[in-house]
Amino acid sequence: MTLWSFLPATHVITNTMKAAKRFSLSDYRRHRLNATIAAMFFLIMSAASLVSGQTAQPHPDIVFIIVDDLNDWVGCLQGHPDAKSPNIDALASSGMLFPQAYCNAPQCRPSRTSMNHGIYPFHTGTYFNAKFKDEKSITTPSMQQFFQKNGYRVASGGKVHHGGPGTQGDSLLRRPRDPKPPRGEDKFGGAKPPNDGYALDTSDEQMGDYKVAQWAIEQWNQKSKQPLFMSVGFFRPHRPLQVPAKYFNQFPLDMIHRPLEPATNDWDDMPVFARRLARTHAHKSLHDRKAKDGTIQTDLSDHEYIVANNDWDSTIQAYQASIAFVDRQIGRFLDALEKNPRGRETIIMLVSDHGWHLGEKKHWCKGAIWEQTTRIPFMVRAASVKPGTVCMQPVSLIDVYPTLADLAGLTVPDYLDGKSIKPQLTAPNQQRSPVISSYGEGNTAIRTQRWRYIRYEDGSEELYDHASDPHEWKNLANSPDHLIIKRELAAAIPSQQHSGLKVQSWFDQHQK
Ligand SMILES: [Ca+2]
Repeated sequence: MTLWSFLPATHVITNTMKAAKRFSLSDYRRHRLNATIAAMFFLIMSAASLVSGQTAQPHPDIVFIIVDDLNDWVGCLQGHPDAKSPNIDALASSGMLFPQAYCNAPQCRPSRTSMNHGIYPFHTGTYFNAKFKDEKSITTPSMQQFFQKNGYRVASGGKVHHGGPGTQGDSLLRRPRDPKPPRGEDKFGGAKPPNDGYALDTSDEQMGDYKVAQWAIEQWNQKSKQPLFMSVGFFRPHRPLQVPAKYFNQFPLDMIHRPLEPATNDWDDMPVFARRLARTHAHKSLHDRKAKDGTIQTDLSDHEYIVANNDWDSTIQAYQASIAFVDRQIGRFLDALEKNPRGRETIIMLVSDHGWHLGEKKHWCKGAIWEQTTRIPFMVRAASVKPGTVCMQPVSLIDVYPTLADLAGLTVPDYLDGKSIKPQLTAPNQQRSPVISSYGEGNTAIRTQRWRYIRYEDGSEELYDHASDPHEWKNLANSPDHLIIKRELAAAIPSQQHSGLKVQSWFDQHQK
C-alpha cells in the first residue's frame, strides 16, 4: 500500500485500483449501465426528429460545448475517484465516449486556434499563448465561418476561441464577469502558483458560467428556419478556482485524494528538459515564499511552493469544486436541449481544450505534453450513435471541425488537417492514426492506443507504455528492448514544423 500514496490508509483499495487502470475497456461497464436511461432519452429525441420531417430539412442542429482546462477528472473517464460530474457523465452515456482523446497543444490559444481552424500548430507556428512574430496567419474559414457560409445560424458564446466567442456569428456572447473574493483574500494571478481556490459567498446566478448557460438556453429556444450551429465555451475549471461555497462543501478537505505517486522519484529517469518543463506552469518564473520563521525560500517550483504552503489538498478541492460547478451549468443547458426539441436531429459534442496537472509528475496546470496535460473529455451524441458506446481509438481536437462538418452532411473542406470520426461512431474498432500534440517547434508527443513517445527540441526523449504504466512513471526511451517501437513512433513526428520560439529560451530567462 505504501506504493500508492494517492489515498489515505483508511480508503478502500478498490478506488486505488480504479484510478490505476483507468484505460481498460472493461472499466466502462458502469458507464454502460447509465446508458439504459440515456437510451430512452435518445429514442424520444430521435422520434422528435423523424416526426418533424427530417427528410425536408436534412441538416441537423449542432451543439458544440468546450470546457476550459478540464482534465480527465470526470466520472466517465475515471481520472479521479471523487469526480462529481453527473451531467457530463450522462451526456457520455447517451452517446459515444472517446477515452483516448487529446489536445493539439496544451495551452489555450494554440489549442483553440488549431481546433477552430482545423490546422495543426506545427503548420502555423501558433504554439503558445504568447504570440510569435513569425506565425503564419490563417486565411481559411474558422468552424463558425464555415457553418455560417453553409446556411447555418451561428451562435457562439463564452470562451470558444482564445479569450472569447470569436468574431463570427449571428449571436456572440462575450465573457460575463465573475464575483471575486473580498479584497486582500484573492490569491489569483496568472504567474502565481495555482493555489487560488476560494469558496465564494455567492449564488450560481451571479457566476459567469451560469450566464453562459442562460444565453445558450435562450439561443437554443429561439426559433429559426435555418439549422443552428452553437459553440458554447464554459470558463471553469480554469483559474481562478473560485466558485460558490456549496461546491467546495461537496469535497471535504479531510477526504481529499491526491494523485498517485510512484515509490521511487518519478524524475530520476526524466530528461533535464522535461524536469524544467515540470517546474512551473508554462515555464513562468519560479516563486519566493515567506516561511513561518520569517525566512524567504526562493526559486521554488509550483509543486515545491504548494507542498511547502500546505495547499495541495485545498487546490485539489478547489479544482474539483470548479468541475462540479461547471457540470451543473452544463446540465442546465443539456436539460433545455431535452425539454425543447427543435424538430431536427441534434448533434452534441463536448470537449475540453487540454488537460491539467495537480501534482502528477510534480507538475501543475498545463504547458507540457504528458498524458495528464493532453488528455481531454471527448464525447459525441448523434442519431447514428448507439448510447453508452466507447471508442478506444485515439482522437484529438484536430478532428472536431471535420467531424462536425461531416455529421452536418456538408462536404469536409480539404484544407483541414484532421479526419472525421464519423466512421468510428458506427464502427468504433475502425483504426485511426496516432495523435500528435505540440508544445513549440520540435517538442512533439505521439500517442497511439498503447504508447506515448515524446521528443523535445534538444533531442531528449520519453517513452511510456500505457499497457503497464498508465501514469507515465517509467521512461523507456533508453531501453534497448524498445528501440523498434521508438523508431516507429518517431516516424510519426512531422519532419517539417513551422518555426517558433524555443522553450529553452524561456528556461534561460525564467529558470536561472
Ligand atoms: Ca519517471
